[in-house]
Parts: sequence; C-alpha cells; structure tokens
Amino acid sequence: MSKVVRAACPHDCPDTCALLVTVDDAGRVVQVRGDPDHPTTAGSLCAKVAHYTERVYSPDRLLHPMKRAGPKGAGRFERISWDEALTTIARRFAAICADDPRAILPYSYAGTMGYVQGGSMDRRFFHRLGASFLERTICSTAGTAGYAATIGASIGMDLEEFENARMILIWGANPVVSNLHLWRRLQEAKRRGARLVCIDPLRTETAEKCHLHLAPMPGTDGALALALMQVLIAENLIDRDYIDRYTQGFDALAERVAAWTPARAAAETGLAATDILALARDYGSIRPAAIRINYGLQRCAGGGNAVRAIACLPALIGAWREPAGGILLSSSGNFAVASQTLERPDLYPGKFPRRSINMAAIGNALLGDADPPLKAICVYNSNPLAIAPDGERVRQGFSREDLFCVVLEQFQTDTADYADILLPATTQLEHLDMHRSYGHLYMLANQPAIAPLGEAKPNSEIFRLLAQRLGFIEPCFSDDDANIAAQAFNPADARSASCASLATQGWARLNLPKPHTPFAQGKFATPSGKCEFYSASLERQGCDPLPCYVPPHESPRSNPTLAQRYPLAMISPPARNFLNSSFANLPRFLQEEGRPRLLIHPDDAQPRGIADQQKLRIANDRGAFHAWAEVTERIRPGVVAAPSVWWRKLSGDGENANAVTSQALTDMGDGPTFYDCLVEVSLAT
Ligand SMILES: Nc1nc2c(c(=O)[nH]1)N[C@H]1C(S)=C(S)[C@@H](COP(=O)(O)OP(=O)(O)OC[C@H]3O[C@@H](n4cnc5c(=O)[nH]c(N)nc54)[C@H](O)[C@@H]3O)O[C@H]1N2
Ligand SMILES: Nc1nc2c(c(=O)[nH]1)N[C@H]1C(S)=C(S)[C@@H](COP(=O)(O)OP(=O)(O)OC[C@H]3O[C@@H](n4cnc5c(=O)[nH]c(N)nc54)[C@H](O)[C@@H]3O)O[C@H]1N2
Ligand SMILES: [Mo]
Repeated sequence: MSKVVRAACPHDCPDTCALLVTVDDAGRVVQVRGDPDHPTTAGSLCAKVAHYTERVYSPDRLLHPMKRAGPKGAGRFERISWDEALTTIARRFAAICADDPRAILPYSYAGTMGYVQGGSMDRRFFHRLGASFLERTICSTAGTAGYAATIGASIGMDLEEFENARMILIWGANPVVSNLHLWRRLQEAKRRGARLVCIDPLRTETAEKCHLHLAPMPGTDGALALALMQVLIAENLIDRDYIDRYTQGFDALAERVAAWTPARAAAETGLAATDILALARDYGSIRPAAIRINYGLQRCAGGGNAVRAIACLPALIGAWREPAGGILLSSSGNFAVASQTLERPDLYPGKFPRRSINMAAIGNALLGDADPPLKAICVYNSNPLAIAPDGERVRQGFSREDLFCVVLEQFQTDTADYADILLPATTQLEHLDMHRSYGHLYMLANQPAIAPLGEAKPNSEIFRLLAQRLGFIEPCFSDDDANIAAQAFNPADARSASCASLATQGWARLNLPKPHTPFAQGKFATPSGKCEFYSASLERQGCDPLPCYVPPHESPRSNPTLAQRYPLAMISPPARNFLNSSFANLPRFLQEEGRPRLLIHPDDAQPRGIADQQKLRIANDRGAFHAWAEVTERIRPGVVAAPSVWWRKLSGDGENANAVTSQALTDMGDGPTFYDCLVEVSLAT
C-alpha cells in the first residue's frame, strides 16, 4: 500500500509550499505534489519542486563521508567512515579552541529554511563552542532594515488579499519566476480589472504581462519613491486623516521630498518625468492600492533607504485602511519563532568578546580582514563559492592550505570541492522539520517520507554527534528532532495558537484575523507605534532620520570615472529554473536554462560588434566570466542582465556572474550589493 506524507518545501522562496509526498510499498517516493487544500499552494508547484524526486534520487547525491585527496578545489575525495570524519573534525576544532574558538566560523544560509535543519542544533553547537558569529546578510538585511525603520517589523499585507486590489505596483520583484503563488493572485486581480505596474530594469516575464513597465537604472528606486511622494503631497492625493492619526514626521517628510520633482528623479532613474507623474497620480487615486516589493531592488548601495522610502507610500495615501491595500515585503515578522530557545546564544562561553563576520564579505574575511584570523570554516545550507560576491577573492580564501574546511552537502557543489571533510546531508524528504514562510501566514511541518539515502544524515544529527564528541553535556544537545520541532513556535504567543495541530495537519494558519488588515488602525511595530516617516531611533544612532536617496556605488552617474572603463550596469537576477545555485546541477534544469546568458540591448551590442548568441566576456577590475549574448530590447540600454546563479564548474570557463560583483555593502543592514556593479562587455576571444 502506498502512503501519502505531509511535507513542506524547504527552499528559499516566499511561497513555502505545502507538499503531499506519495511513497510506494517499496519505500520509494513516486510523486511530490502541491497540497490542494493549502490556500497559497492550492495544488500547484513550481517546475523545480514538481520534479523533486529527481533531486532526491539524483545519481550525484553525496552518500558517504569523504576526505580530500587532492589539491583544494580539484574535487578529488576518498570515502571515510562517519567515525573518522567526526573524530577528525572534533580534534581539529578542539585544537583551535584551545587557542581562540573565534577562529572557527559557521557559514550557512537558506539551503533549507527549516528550523530543525538550519536554525537550532547547528546554532547551539557553534554558540557553545564559542565560534565567531555569522551575520547572515546575503539576501535581505538591507530591505529588512529599511522596512523596519518605517513599519517596525517584517509585517505587511496578506498575500491572499492581492487579488482584491485595483492598483498593484510590482517593484523589484518577478513573481512569475520567484513567487509563483502570488502571481496567480495578481492575475486574478488583473482579470477583475486591476491595473498592474512593474518597476524593473528588465522586462521580465512578469513585466510583460503588466499594463505598464517602467525600467529604471538599477539602484535608483529611492529617487523614484521620493518623487512619487513629492507628487502625492504637492497634488494633495494624500489621506490627511490617516497621516494625522497613525504616522510620525509628516511635515519633515514633506520638506525632504519637496525638491524631488519628477524631473529630478527622471535624471537619476533614467525614466521619463511624465511616467513618474502619471504613476503617482494613479497610485494616489485608484483604491485599493497594493505594492509587492521584493529583495531585487535592495541589492545596491542605497537598498535600505529605497525600501524605507517605498514603505512610506501606503501610509501617505491611507492604503492600509483596506485589506487589499498596503505593501508586502516579507511576512516573516508575523511568526512567534522561539529563536532564543532554538539557538541558545546564551551558551556562548564568554571567555572572549563575541566577534561577528559578515557573510557578504567572506572573501575579505578569509584573506586577512578578520582579527583573530579564521582557521576553520564549516559550511552547510549554502554554496559560497557560487553565490558570494567577488568570487575570485572567495576562491582564494577557500584555497588557503591552512584553512580547515568542513562542508555538509547533498551535492558536490563548487564549495564542496574545497572541503577537507565533506559530509553527506539528507534532503527534505528524509528528515523532519518545521517552517514558517516569508510570503504567507502559515506554519508548516515536514514529516520525513523516506529513510536517509546511503549514509546521509540530517544536519541536526551531525551537529548533535559533534556536540557529543566535544563533550557538550547541556541537556539541549540531547533534544531529538521532534523535540526541536515542538520548540519552534512559542506556544504562549496567541498567534501560534494553532500550532498544536501542526504535526498532524501539516500546516496551520497563524491565529490572525481574516481579513488581516495589520495597520488599519495604526499599531505599527515601531517604537512610536506609528508609521515612522521620521525615525528618532535612527537619528540617535547618527543616521538620517528621514528616508533619503543613496546613489549606487557604481553607476555612470555616481561614478563617471569608473564608468569610463566599465560603462554598463550589471544585474544578475534569479534564473527561472534555478533557485540561487540549487537545482543548477540537475540535468532537467540545466537543459531548460541552456547556457549562461547575458541580456544586452541592441544599442549596447551594436557598437561592440556583438550579435545574438555570440560568446561574451564580461569583466571589471575584480574579475571576468563568460556568457552567451541575448541581444534584446527586454533589457534597458546601459544595463546588462546575467540570469543566475550558475555553478562555476558547470559554466564552461569556471566562473559565474559573481566573478565581477563586489563586496561593498548597503547603506542599512550591511547587505551585499550584487546589482551595483559596473562592467564592460566584449566578444570572447
Ligand atoms: N525561481 C526562483 N525563485 C526564487 C529564487 C531563485 O533564485 N529562483 N530566489 C529566491 C530568493 S533567495 C529570494 S531572496 C526571492 C526574491 O528574489 P529576488 O532576488 O528579489 O528576485 P525577484 O523577485 O525575481 O526580483 C528581482 C527582480 O528585481 C529586478 N531588479 C534588479 N535590480 C533592481 C533595481 O535596482 N530596481 C528594481 N526596481 N528592480 C531591480 C530584477 O531584474 C528582477 O527581475 O525569490 C526566491 N525565489
Ligand atoms: N550574482 C548573484 N548572486 C546571488 C544572488 C543573485 O541574485 N545574484 N542572490 C543572493 C541571494 S538572494 C541568496 S538568498 C543567496 C543564496 O545563497 P545560498 O543560501 O548559498 O543558496 P544556494 O545557492 O541555493 O545553496 C544552498 C545549498 O544548500 C544545500 N542544502 C539544501 N538543503 C540542505 C540540507 O538540508 N543540509 C545541507 N547540509 N545542505 C543543504 C543545497 O544543496 C545547496 O547547495 O545567493 C545570493 N547570491
Ligand atoms: Mo535570497
């Protein structure tokens, strides 16, 4: 008899789908499908996860512990036992700790977003060890900080309400590719007569289906937002009553934006002033008005302030009064995650002051920026050799002979090639986990459907075993996965009231009213409880109390000298068939993507003698990579786009788009600036 197991998609995507996994009598998964009853998933999956069995049963899965048997990076390994692997790691870590444990760094991100496999036993282990803390900045911290300055927390519109909006701004977001289950709602809104506007330097699959597409230069969204506010205020398209009751600092904001005429913003953004004016008038008059922003727009110098400014818009027009009005960046702040219990930062021994390393500058940290220097790195749930900026520095850092490198992986990634000890990790169908979402309002439980393949172990188990080897006797190190899962959501918090039913039902909506209109009566999560146009707490930290425009580090306008040599602004947004660098090694998805591409406008291609499908070299002072030309008007002039993230070793010349991206950080949140990157493009020789 086959059985159906309730699971959750673990990947770094706002949709966090509820899965139904069918297992046959022989204990083999035969189908993974979307739960038809889950309101967001609604029975459909993206093309990647619909073929999940190809990932789980891939012949390329790592199934045994291994140690390096060749030079770093060569990818030559020999099989060892778990005992040898764990003993080696424990011995090396203990030796480093005798001196200063901060020389050890965990490096992890969202390969799985589950709390059991990515936010509990691992953290407990490194905290107790006294290792360096990792600032997990690689994706969203700029936008999160900017949003929090205005709204107070990662709380916004309910995704399920978008279909009722009549004016929708899709801003730095490409839901057709990266948020499919929102896209369904947006199409429904369109059918019901909503006006859809997309703001993106690239005419994406999403932009193509909107009524209007505005293509600004990357990193200039802050200027656009300030100009929209200028028009709204100047033309009195604002909700004075909402502003008076529920916001703080309106007069100061009005003064700040007064000079930001559409003409001024046009010069910064490369948009037409008339388009900016028309957009402001539409946004100020059509109700309900919803904004979907995504992290695409905050990967540049001014990313924090751009999000901060955009987040002011709904309060100005009183959009929050209606459930289908407001803005959504992330829903993660709605969940009562018991992070202290899960992660136990209190276990830090305290012999040395805490030291943090920013994962977005890992190249520099490994090459001497860190004091005390790093002697060991333990990578799990991440593939820094492919995804971290300034790839050549990252490669040099991981090539250090004196660096002890442990990697927990499902596949032989670019990073795995640099491991001294490589440990096989289970996939979501083989382990237990507990999830929240950053797009919708449901908690999800993931039950293991099958036994681990080969000798693979869950991350949680690997860190539990390492804790034993290092003699950590605190009771939290004997928690099994079910114990940890039960600790994930704080049961004392009213919002998690439904979490008791999670294990059996697979998912549960947070105990929030439906419809959910979080800020209809103010109650923002800021210190003042109001929507803070003006932030006194940022002022106290020496920051600008009002949203401002921070130009890109690298753009023809902000850095004309650099632009003489490198005139084109490069973005490297998600490729549809990859999820960051996950899935980018599996035949089906590689076949779909074809080969690394660079989208370039005919006006930029022609003077460089570039024709469609020719092999290109994309370069700046940091490095170079190769891709094949797609000459198209879908990308605006002055900008090129390299759909990402390719594995380096599968990219032909061993380099991907991160060869040219920089380790410079954002204005708020210390985030990476992947899309703030000048390059020159030429025909490959
Ligand atoms: N298929 C797929 N889905 C994914 C991912 C994936 O790699 N593949 N990644 C997941 C992850 S990690 C995340 S963080 C989320 C969100 O993923 P994001 O990386 O935010 O990606 P998108 O939502 O695709 O939106 C990015 C869009 O912003 C545009 N953009 C780039 N620079 C700018 C700019 O300066 N201004 C404006 N207005 N737009 C700009 C890009 O052209 C792109 O179309 O998606 C998740 N979902
Ligand atoms: N140029 C460029 N670079 C980018 C981006 C971009 O748009 N352009 N996007 C950035 C963004 S938004 C993000 S979030 C980062 C993402 O960067 P990462 O979080 O590093 O994401 P992935 O590249 O998907 O790598 C995740 C790895 O975790 C592994 N994994 C999955 N589940 C498990 C598990 O249970 N156990 C273990 N041990 N391993 C597991 C997968 O096999 C995979 O190799 O990349 C960033 N890099
Ligand atoms: Mo991300």
